[in-house]
Amino acid sequence: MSKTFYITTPIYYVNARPHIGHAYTTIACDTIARRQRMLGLDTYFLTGTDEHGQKIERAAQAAGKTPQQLTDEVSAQFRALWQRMGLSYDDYIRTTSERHKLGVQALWRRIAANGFIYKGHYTGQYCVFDELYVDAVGPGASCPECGRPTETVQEENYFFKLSAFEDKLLRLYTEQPDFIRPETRRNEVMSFVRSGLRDLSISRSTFSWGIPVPDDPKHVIYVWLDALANYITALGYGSGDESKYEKYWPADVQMIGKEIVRFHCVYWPAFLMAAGLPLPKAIVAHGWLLFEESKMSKSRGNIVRAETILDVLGADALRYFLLREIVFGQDGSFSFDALVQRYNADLANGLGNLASRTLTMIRRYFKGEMPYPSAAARTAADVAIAEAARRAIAEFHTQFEQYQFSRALESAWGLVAAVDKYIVENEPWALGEKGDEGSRARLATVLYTSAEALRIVTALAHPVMPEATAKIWTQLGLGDIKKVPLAELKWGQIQLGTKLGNVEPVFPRADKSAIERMQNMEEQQRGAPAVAEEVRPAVSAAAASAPVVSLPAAAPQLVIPDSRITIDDFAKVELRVGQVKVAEKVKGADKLLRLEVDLGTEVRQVVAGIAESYAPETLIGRKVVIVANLAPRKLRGLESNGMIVAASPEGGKAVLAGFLEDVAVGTRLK
Ligand code: ME8
Repeated sequence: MSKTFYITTPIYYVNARPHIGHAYTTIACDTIARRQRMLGLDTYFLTGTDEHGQKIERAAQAAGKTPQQLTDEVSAQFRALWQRMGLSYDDYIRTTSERHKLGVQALWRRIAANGFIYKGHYTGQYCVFDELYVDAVGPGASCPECGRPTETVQEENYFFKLSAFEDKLLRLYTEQPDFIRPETRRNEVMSFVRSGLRDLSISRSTFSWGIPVPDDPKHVIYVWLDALANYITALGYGSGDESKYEKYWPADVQMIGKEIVRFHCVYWPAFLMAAGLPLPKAIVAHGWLLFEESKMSKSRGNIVRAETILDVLGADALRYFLLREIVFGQDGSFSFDALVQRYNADLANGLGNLASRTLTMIRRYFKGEMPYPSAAARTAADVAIAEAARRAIAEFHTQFEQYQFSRALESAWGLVAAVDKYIVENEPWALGEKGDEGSRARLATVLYTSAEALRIVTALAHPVMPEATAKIWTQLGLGDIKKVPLAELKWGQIQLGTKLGNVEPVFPRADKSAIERMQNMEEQQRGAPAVAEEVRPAVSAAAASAPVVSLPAAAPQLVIPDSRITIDDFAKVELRVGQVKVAEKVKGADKLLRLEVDLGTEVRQVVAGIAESYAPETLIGRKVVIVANLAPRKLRGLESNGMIVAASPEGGKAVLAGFLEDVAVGTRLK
């Protein structure tokens, strides 16, 4: 039986559509999975979507959908994108699926049976955005992770005895230093655990969008316990058929972004220890993709969609760029300029050019058959290329295994550069014109050497750029690249006399308009949010690279977007807290309500387009935000003196802005 390899991505929240931040993790895992398959391992690659919890329930409300509708829709968007990108996952887990539910409940029962769950009362702060219990005091205290106001939760909950695992966890990190990668994250986690662990509330009872607690369905299971369990429920844990679980668990690599390190490196191993189940071998955390200087994120509205890049340059360009440009583990900036520059330099002019000129010359001078190198015509330059290739193979493997994708690719592309130089210096085109026997023998050797180097770079790069390398492989006449036994790759394996396939350009050069096209496509999308969401304070690049598990996190700083206004401009808008006293439908207007709103000093008549979202009687007494200094205007003959502030999701219903804490009528917002 061959050795197994199990790799997972985080399961992504379905509160908004995917962007290239999600693609980044998924591409990295796909690349590793493809390489492991080429190395002959029985590989299992899992991804999926995280569909429960308060965050999703609220996103659905804001979009005017049921949670089920929203999760079905967004989960389908993720799958459609991954399929379009040709990602080679073996399974896609949805946390709303029956198989997952059964597995989570089985895990709960097992942890409970081992005595690590008890009932208690929780009173404290909760951040819905991060689905995180926060050690902060006081209503409205900011979440140390994201800076948003937290909400006070006061509930009867089930608790997990996390405190019982402090020593065991520290022992794990010490005895298995590779459990958390990279080292910086390991250090953060260790100091977090050393500072003391408190028991964790693992159920909620004030909303219902989740998996019921076994034998106590008033409670739903805390979304992170639910979500983390996906890594085993997808393998059939708790389903009755655990053959896949037996075969693949524990995972070899669990890849995540650095902001969810605590959940994966503290909670997850503690849950597994409590259940008496084996722990994953490694949690590997990468950095953030930044765009316009801050973390690319749906809530910040600074996302880049993968679709745009696929349309203009293709999936391989995106894959290569992300893995080559960003030092894995660190934050890295994305820009369309850098993408196109990298594409042209390394792919169009680099690998693409090497392939097309080598193969075109073999066609022209050897009728498309791989030429035989002649020992007599061999020079030191040929030997140097063979040596460079051997080095590139060795370095590529070492660096790749250390998750140094960028350096691994740099090593392989070092070979591309060396062969380019070799071709220029050996002038095969001049040899081809000569026709004497010596020149012909030399030409055969030069083209053989170039083709062999091309073959090696292509095989190494296959996991990174599956589509383009498969094309080059076919052009080389070598069949199915997926079947190449990568562990045996070495110089001198090309079959002499092989007939080349049709030679076609693989990476057409991108001109400047490609950048503009992509920018325009994204610009158009920006105006159209897929799913309404609260706005998260923008975090600067400096704050973005701050440690993520130590508390308190670096204070978020505001980043000024392009369509900026000054503070004075903002001060011109008088926003005040009002309270609705009267609300009624406006005759003959389906969308309008007539409201009388108390501003503390006066009662205003306001006509608002919210009749489709709110029944008038539900608004009486509600505190709202009013633009108080708006010039009056007439709607359906009624004077409207001000405007009520609401979120207006595309295609969804308006949601009124409000307050979590009590605030006096008339208070100014600034
Ligand atoms: O956290 N840069 O889901 P999520 C790099 N459901 N990676 C990024 C990124 C960026 N700007 N933005 C997103 C969740 N990612 C939970 C996970 S797992 C049991 C539950 C990637 O939709 C990165 O992998 O917020 C990050 O950890 C993940 O998407 C967060 O996705």
